[in-house]
This record gives sequence, structure tokens and C-alpha cells, in this order.
Amino acid sequence: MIRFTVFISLLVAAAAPLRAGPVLDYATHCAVCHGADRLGGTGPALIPEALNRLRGADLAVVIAQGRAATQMPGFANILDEEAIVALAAWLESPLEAELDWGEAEITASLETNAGYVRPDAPVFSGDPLNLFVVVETGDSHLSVLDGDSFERLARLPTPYAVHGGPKFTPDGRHVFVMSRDGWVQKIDLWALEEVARVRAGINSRNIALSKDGRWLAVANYLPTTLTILSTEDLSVARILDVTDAGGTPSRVSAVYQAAPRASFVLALKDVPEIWEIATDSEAPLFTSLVHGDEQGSDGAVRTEELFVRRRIKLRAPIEDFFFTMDYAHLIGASRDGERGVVVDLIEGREIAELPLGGMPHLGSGISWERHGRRVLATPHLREPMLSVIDTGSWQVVQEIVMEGPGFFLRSHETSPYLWADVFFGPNRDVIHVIDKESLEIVRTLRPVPGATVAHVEFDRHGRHALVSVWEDDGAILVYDAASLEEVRRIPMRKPSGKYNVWNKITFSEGTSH
Ligand code: DHE
Repeated sequence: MIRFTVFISLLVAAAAPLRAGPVLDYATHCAVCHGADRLGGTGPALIPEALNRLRGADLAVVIAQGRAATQMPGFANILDEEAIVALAAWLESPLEAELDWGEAEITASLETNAGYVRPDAPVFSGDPLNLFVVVETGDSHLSVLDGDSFERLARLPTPYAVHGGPKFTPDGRHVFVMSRDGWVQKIDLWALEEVARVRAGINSRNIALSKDGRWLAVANYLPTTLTILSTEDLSVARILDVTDAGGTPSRVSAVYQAAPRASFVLALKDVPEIWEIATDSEAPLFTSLVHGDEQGSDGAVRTEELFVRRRIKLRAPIEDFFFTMDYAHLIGASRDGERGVVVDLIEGREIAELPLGGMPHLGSGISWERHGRRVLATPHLREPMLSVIDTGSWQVVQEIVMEGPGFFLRSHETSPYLWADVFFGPNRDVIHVIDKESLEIVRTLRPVPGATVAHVEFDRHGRHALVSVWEDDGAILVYDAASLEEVRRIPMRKPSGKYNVWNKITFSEGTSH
């Protein structure tokens, strides 16, 4: 804090500072980009839910200095240190007005791309099912790569702070991308153009597409809702208030598609429940009314009604989760990060607990067949290890010690290896390549010493593995998946995730779903 104070003082020393008060300062300097209501405009929302990833001195430094490679200017020559600190503190306080973000607000936010023309065939000559979508968070863009030639076919702007896996329609033609500020963008990969975007929430977690590709669920923190959009035109199909049976509201930890069950499954962050929502009247949910607690949006069980909901009660809320390949079970991390919980989706109840400490990152889990048994592996956000779990006995088979805690895992049906990044700590420039049979680390790659290297995705055929150099002047590294040699380096602006169309639409066991 002392260093920060000195720094701000130096920045403002030459200027003649003005004093107003945070509310007036905000209205004068910030509202034009971040919205009079702090809910965002051309700049991101400035509310605690969005800022909680940027606390304390950092926020004041950003206000003083601006943010490189964005349109955010510095205000140190306009506002003095005290005003900047007061403004930062005010921005971290909750909104005073009650938040309304329902169908009217969502519908009014729709922006369609007037220049978009729907082509009858892809506008490029490569394999449309072997494309990669790369999210570049450095300057809020998305690159589309040909998965055979690695040529960059397009680079499109996205909303600020895209998070989570983009979701592809079953034919692989359209992709939906979500930002933490709740914007959902629809992109036509045949046209290499944005179709439209809409703001489905104020602060959102992730999105899921229904099995038939018609519905997109948006899991929100703020407001505490699940927004279901029509994928056709991004219109609102339904907004579900997320509360437990007693009416206590909850944020949504994550929502995923359970394809064989034709449903969305979501974990609630603040109350001990999982919800399953049918997306199709053929959903098993309608035919396996196990506990009699299923209900339609009006409280009645009506099998012809879409989005019928089932509540599964848990002992404690869970965070992100992972499905077994048959979608009969899910395994989630308890919020204290000390346990894994196995839920039987058919029975609708918890059936096992796993001793998984160190905050397992189950959303990044992958599974494969090992010695005739299906296992899943998960990294841990707070411990330098990977856990490998038998999904029949629900026993931990092995803990693989890594050079630091990891975030993401990947493999492919054709690959004998799984790739695990080290995302935290001094060795975050490392990727481990692990043999799926022996569970030994066979190679530790350090392609750019000192740079964060993370998140892997294979191409459709499993021939190449793409790795992010997660830095502002970063890159995508293309590895030969068999020899483990780097064969190509493509410059990118802080590339986070990358997603292969084929692996996603076929729900490859080696990638995230
Ligand atoms: Fe993520 C996926 C939650 C922090 C980058 N992250 C997800 C998903 C969830 C989630 C629920 C699954 C979405 C999906 O694919 O549909 N992430 C969380 C958190 O709770 C956590 C730990 C805290 C938070 O701030 O929300 C968190 N995540 C981060 C980051 O700090 C990362 C590294 C940088 C960033 O962009 O915010 C980050 N998360 C990602 C990425 C994916 C992701 C790149 C997609 C992974 C994939 O391969 O599918």
C-alpha cells in the first residue's frame, strides 16, 4: 500500500487535482463508457460482482493509469489520489438501486449485425468441422483457425472478458460465446461473421446448448436467474428465478447440457440443490419421475411443457461439476473445496463422497478407459496434483504430483497422453504430458520460460495439440501430438481457451463439455 501511495502521488504530482466525490466523479468521467447505472456500455460493468477479480490497489491503479491495449485511459492527471481511492471504494460497493434485468431489458439489449449475410456454404475451403475457435482475452477478440493448415481465417471482436467454453450447435455451424458481463454472442462459422449479441444477465457464469441446438441456457450470478434463449434469434424463451423450494435465491455455479437426458443440469451456488431442466418432451426426466418433486414452471407436472424442472437436494452446495460419459452421474466439488460429491442423476440423490481436497477443478475433468475401467482425472486449484478416480468404485486410483496446481486437462481418443498445465506458482510455464496407462509424467514441456502456458486442445484427428502462451504478447503453440515437438507458433493476444468444433460437437472424451 505504501508503494502504491508513492506511485499514485508521483503520477498526480504534476497535475492540478480536482475534488468532487465518487458519485460525481463517476458521472463525469466514467459513465459515458461504463453506463450511468454502472452496468456497462462500451466498457465493462463496474459492480462488485464484476470487480471481485480485481480488488484493492489494482482497481485504483487502473483508474490512475488506464489499461494497456484497451480504450481505458488513465485519470491520474484529472483526479487526485484521494479521489481515485474513493472512486475505487465506491465502485466496489453494491449498487444502490434494485436491479431489474428481465425479458424487457434483455430484449432491448439485442444488437444484430446489419452486415451479416447468411451464406449457403462455408466462405472458406477447409474442413468446417476441424476449425478452432481461439478466445483472445488480451484485446477481446476471437480467432478462427483452420485445424489442418493452422491458417487464421478470421479475427472477430467479442465482448469484454469472455469466460467459459463457447458452445457449438450440433451441426458445428454456429458458436455461442459468453462474457462475464452477461453478453452472449452468436457467430456463424460458415460466414466467419457475428450474427447478433444480447445481454442475458448482468454477471454470468457460463452457457449450455440444448441437445437439439434450439435453446441456450445462460447461468447468472446477477440477477439470480437462468435465462433460456432461442438460438435462432436470441429471443427470450424463459427466465427462471433461481431459488430453493423455500424461496431463498441462489447464484448458479454452472450449467451444462446432459445430451442423453435431453436436459440442462445446473448446480446452485448458495443453496444445496441441483436442478435438471428438460429441453425436449422426450427427456427421460419426464419418464423417470422418481421422487415426485418434478414440477413445471407453474408448480404442476405437465409432461408436454418444455423446461420442466426437477430439484435434487444435496447436503451442501457444490461448485462446478463433471458428468460421467453415460450422464448417469455427476461429480461436483463442495464449496469448501475439501470434498467431491457424486450424484446419481437417475435416482436423484447423492451416492458417494470422495476425499478430494485442494479445490478440485472438476469442470476441467476428462475421462478415458484404463485397464478396462473408466477413470476420470481432475486438477486441483490449490494443490500441485491431479487426482485420477475410478468411476465405478468411486475410489481415488492415484494422485499425480505436479510442479504446481493446474487449471485445465486435455486428451483425445487417439492419444496415449493427457496434457496438464501448471497454472499457479513459479512453474506456471510448465505443461506435463502424462501417460494415460502408467499415469507417469513422460515429458515436462517449458516452451517459453517465465510465460504462463496453459489450456490444451487437440484437433479433430488428434494429430496436433494446441497450447496457449497466456500472455499479452502470447501465442498458440502447435505440437505434434505423437512426437511432442513444437511445429508452429501463431502470435495471439493473451489466448485463453481454444475449442475444436469436431471435438466439441461429438463430446470427445478428451475435452471439456
Ligand atoms: Fe473459469 C471454464 C468457473 C476462474 C478461464 N470456468 C469455466 C467453467 C466454469 C468456470 C463453471 C465452465 C464453463 C463452460 O465451459 O461452460 N472459473 C470458474 C470459477 O469459479 C473461477 C475459479 C473463479 C471465477 O472468477 O469465476 C474461474 N476461469 C477462471 C480464470 O481466472 C480463468 C483462468 C481466466 C478467465 O478468463 O477468467 C478462467 N474458465 C476459463 C476458461 C474456461 C473456463 C478458459 C473454458 C475451459 C474449457 O476448456 O472449456
